[in-house]
Amino acid sequence: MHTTLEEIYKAVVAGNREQTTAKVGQAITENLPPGDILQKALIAAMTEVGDLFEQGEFYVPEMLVAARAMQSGMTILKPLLIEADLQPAGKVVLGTVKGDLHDIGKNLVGLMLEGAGFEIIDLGTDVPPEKFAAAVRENSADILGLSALLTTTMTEMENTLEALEDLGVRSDVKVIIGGAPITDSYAEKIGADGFAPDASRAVKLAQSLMG
Ligand code: B1M
Repeated sequence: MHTTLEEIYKAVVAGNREQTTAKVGQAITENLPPGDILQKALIAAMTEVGDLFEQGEFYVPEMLVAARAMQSGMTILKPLLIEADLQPAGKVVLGTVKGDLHDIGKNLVGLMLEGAGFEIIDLGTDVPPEKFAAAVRENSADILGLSALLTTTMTEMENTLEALEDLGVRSDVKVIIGGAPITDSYAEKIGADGFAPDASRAVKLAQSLMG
């Protein structure tokens, strides 16, 4: 791998924001293709971070600082990616369900998906079913990601699936769900397309659903 790309990769895994920003800037002045900076350095590093998390070598704080370092690199790279007309891996509408204000896990899922090249439309917390459905339609989303941390709010996931049906967009979008009280069998029961127990596996699930 080109030395500067390798340096970006290492800076992201280490969660070093300043170094990531500086090295992405350097890669741009060295005329490295924006697609390579994205795929071979930033996304590859976040894939490594996800693997380290799954192996129990990284915990949530390490994953968060790495994701933030990656985002700082993305800020500089974004205008060049738009110029190069690189297509995102997919479009994801994301949010925490109605009545639920927990957003740390949801934000982490969003950062990791962004790290994997997805475009994220984050609706925030306490999002009513109809708002999710409208955003899916407006943005022609490929994936809808729902997060819930409370046993009292997880039922809003089922209501959101109903809202998608009501708006006639259920078959246009894959629905993935997660959060502490959520299980595979709950996802199956309500007819979601998949469940992920953590941010790293949410990325793998989204990638597999995009085919
Ligand atoms: Co609340 N809270 N909280 N809380 N809170 C829990 C969830 C609770 C388990 C604590 C407890 O009692 N042990 C409990 C829920 C009990 C239950 O329903 N079974 C609880 C409660 C009761 C409450 C209140 C009702 C307390 C009260 O006011 N009486 C209240 C509710 C407010 C509301 O939402 N309406 C409340 C409030 C809060 C704070 C505001 C203080 C704060 C939230 C701050 C914020 O998010 N900005 C808070 C916090 C911090 C927690 C705990 C301590 C930590 C949650 C967290 O951020 N975890 C939590 C206890 C716990 O979980 N240990 C608790 C770290 C985060 C990285 O993990 O969110 O699980 P997590 O996300 C993971 C995975 O779940 C998964 O990937 C993430 C990253 O790996 N994932 C997805 C999440 N979303 C996904 C979506 C996907 C895929 C994977 O696809 C789209």
